[in-house]
Amino acid sequence: MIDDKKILFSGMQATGNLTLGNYIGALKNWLTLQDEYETFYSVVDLHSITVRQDPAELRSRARKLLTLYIAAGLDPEKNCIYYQSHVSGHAELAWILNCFTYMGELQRMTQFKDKSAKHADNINAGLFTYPVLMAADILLYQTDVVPVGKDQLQHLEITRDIAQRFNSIYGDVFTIPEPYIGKTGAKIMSLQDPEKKMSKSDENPNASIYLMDDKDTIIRKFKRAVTDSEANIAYNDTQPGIHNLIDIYSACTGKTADEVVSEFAGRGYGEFKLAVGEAVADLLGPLQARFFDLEKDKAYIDGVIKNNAEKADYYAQKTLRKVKKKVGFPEKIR
Ligand code: ATP
Ligand code: LTN
Repeated sequence: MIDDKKILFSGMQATGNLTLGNYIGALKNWLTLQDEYETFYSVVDLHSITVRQDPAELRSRARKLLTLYIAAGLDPEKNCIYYQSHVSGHAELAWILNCFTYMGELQRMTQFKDKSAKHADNINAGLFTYPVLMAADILLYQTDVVPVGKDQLQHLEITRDIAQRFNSIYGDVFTIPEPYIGKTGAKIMSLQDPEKKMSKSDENPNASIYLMDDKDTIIRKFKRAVTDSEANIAYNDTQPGIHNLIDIYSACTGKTADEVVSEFAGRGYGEFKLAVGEAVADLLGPLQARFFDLEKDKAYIDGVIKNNAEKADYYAQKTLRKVKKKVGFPEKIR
């Protein structure tokens, strides 16, 4: 608890351009939680180098992502928005937790299996211990809740296991975190293959709506979205393309799936796709405008980066001091 509020931690990697899936599945939920919780939203750049990165590009994407957090509506006075690499406690705690994590546990992680298949030429130890760093991110702040997409639940489970293992040896050191999955739009699917999730690393640009796409591009991508030949706007699993468009439309407008179905009853797919495209463009337009304004205000963004790194470091050190003492490291002489 910080000031009687429960603690929330989440983070995103600055790899690739954020998609509508990232916005609906993650960022949008974050906005609704910022008043209720004491929040830490990190740009997890330490995680990014598990896959080879171009240095200049990583730096620029990380800054863009941090700016986007603010443009999306996270108030940096209320939310601790910072770079993971600016708080050394993440890497320190990750090392310690590595010594409380079993190879067998890490071998079971599906993300590791997927990513090592994808990057067969660079299966590095960091990719393997990625979940331990993620556990450190979360446990460092005595986090109560972690908003994540379904794909990250396995990592949250291992975080809880590591924390419980540590606590059972040393007493109550870590808070055991709970996942938080948003009610709507938990999984937005690819516009080109509605059986696959929309993902920023998809090679086909028409499969994803990027948060920085302009209105014409958005409308064109929805026009081309893969649907079916039923010619009936219904919300069921046999029409995954239409199902996905309904999910997107409801996430943008706040209407329920049933309301969307009755609104478009008897109307054609073309008309529906256009309405979805317009709803998405209306949602993203103001966000993009804020982003471009913020990006120009270098001093403001620099201030956010500095102040919030200090704040995060303060809480990180609190936990680290406790952990170091418990495991038996000698106290620093000041
Ligand atoms: P990559 O393609 O690089 O794996 P990604 O687009 O899947 O990236 P992540 O960086 O893994 O995105 O995820 C950031 C956050 O966005 C996570 O909380 C994740 O669950 C959420 N998220 C990603 N894609 C979707 C999606 N299609 N629908 C809903 N949530 C999503
Ligand atoms: N693994 C996550 C990103 C991430 C994260 C975290 C999310 C790193 N550390 C801590 C929540 C809490 C991903 O790839 N989406």
